[in-house]
Amino acid sequence: MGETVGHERRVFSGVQPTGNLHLGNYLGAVKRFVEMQEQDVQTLYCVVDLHAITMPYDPRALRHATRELTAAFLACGLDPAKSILFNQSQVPAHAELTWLFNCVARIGWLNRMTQFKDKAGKNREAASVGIYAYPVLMAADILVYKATHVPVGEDQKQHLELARDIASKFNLDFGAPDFFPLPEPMIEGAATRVMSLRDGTKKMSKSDPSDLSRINLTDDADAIAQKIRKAQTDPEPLPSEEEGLEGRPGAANLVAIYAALADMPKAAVLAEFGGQPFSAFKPALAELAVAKVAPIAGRMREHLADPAHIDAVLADGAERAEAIAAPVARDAYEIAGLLRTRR
Ligand code: AQP
Repeated sequence: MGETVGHERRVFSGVQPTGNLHLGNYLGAVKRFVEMQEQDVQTLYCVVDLHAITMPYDPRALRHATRELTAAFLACGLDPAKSILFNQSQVPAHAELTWLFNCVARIGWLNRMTQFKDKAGKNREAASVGIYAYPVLMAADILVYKATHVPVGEDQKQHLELARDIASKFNLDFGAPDFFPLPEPMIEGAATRVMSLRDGTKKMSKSDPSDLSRINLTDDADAIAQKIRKAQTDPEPLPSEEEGLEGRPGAANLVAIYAALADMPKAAVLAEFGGQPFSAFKPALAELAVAKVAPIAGRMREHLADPAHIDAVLADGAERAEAIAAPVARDAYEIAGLLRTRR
């Protein structure tokens, strides 16, 4: 992990409580959160419920989804004794800094965000202001902790670049060089972009109408095995070298998933399975995926059976997060010239 000049190393990342947490979220994000937690660096992981309300949603379902995602964090191995785990809406400094950043970010920057274009679809006029300003809130999430490193999937690269632009413009405009660090995206590992099992050219996604397109972290062993059996591939055997995966998105996706689950390089997977047909590779992948993913669902159920414990984890995490975030937001308001007279 590189150093960000003048700033203590600190890791922050978030996941939306929008249900259907899938293998892409796990391999691209949560599994790596757990790895970072074991290193000598402070880690904060956030259930970003303020992001979840930028698209149409059911308020009654949101509270459950927030607890469910926290249960998934715990089930995947995040430990409240090692990481600060909390939900965003309980730490008001995120929203406070967002307003300042709304006045720093430029409309032209937001107009270039591809996720907004994808999510708003053709009827852009009817999209919420929140979904348009989503990346500004994300910048505030990160910078309110002066986080230096952000483990995310590939789809968040553009938003991280925007966070860096906002941090540098704030520092420059207000003559506060180095107040905010320029956060570095950590987009690493074999599966930074897990693709749909039904279409290897599309990202595995929570909102895909086909449940067969994704492995949910709540899937049981049968469902996982069935989805891998039905995964889209091609008639050729697996190649022995990575170049042989070019133009074969379905095959490339399954190899990347295997490599990430087994913590081995893709080249090693191909050295083992090159020349074999999918009828041999898919059962091996299914066995590995069941071994790694199916126990998560069981542990999630155990955590969800004790919502009071989940709430206590989030309450404690929010207090610890607030202790870092509130002074940063206060300093940023002062730097921006806003009069603070209350103690
Ligand atoms: N397919 C993916 N491969 C690798 N990483 C992924 N992430 C999401 N999809 C993949 C990473 O998961 C983290 C949390 O993402 P989020 O909560 O913001 O969810 P999302 O990106 O909205 O998830 P989806 O599935 O993409 O939802 P929809 O369908 O609503 O668009 C992030 O680090 C993200 O990069």
